[in-house]
Amino acid sequence: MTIRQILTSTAAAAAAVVMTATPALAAPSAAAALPRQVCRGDGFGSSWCLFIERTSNGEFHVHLGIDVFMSRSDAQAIIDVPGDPFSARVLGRDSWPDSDDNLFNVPITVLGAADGVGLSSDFDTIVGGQFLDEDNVPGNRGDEVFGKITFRNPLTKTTSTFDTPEIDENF
Ligand SMILES: [Ca+2]
Ligand SMILES: [Ca+2]
Repeated sequence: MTIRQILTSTAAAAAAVVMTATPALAAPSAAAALPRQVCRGDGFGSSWCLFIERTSNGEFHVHLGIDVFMSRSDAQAIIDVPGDPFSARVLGRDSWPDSDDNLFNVPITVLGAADGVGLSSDFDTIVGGQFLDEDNVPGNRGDEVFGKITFRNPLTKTTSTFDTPEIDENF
């Protein structure tokens, strides 16, 4: 087995400390709707997901995961190039104005290669609800958040982005 896992729990913990300001205030209905996972695939073996759950102290664990289908040897070759091939962030979907809100980055926690799967990565952080509260005006308090994973392939010098479906909540 040559699966390499890069654990950056200290980075995630540091981010959690920085991003925690006040306890999240959420409606009971919001609590009942989590945890929730939404996934998308390309139909050719690649898939990516966004998962959000409430933590015991009222914050939110935000997880993203992706499998990019390729041979195990190609995946290992990408892992062997210095630097992370993936980055991930969470955005708030907005129809007006046009641009989506960039809410926060989600640090990479796992990177691995496997037969029949390809190149896989996980991303994790813990944030207070205010970081997910992208809409909070009368008549529009519901939040539409999604994940965007960017894959920079150092072998082909190409960049791909993968948007997850939305999780709709009132954070
Ligand atoms: Ca929105
Ligand atoms: Ca809101």
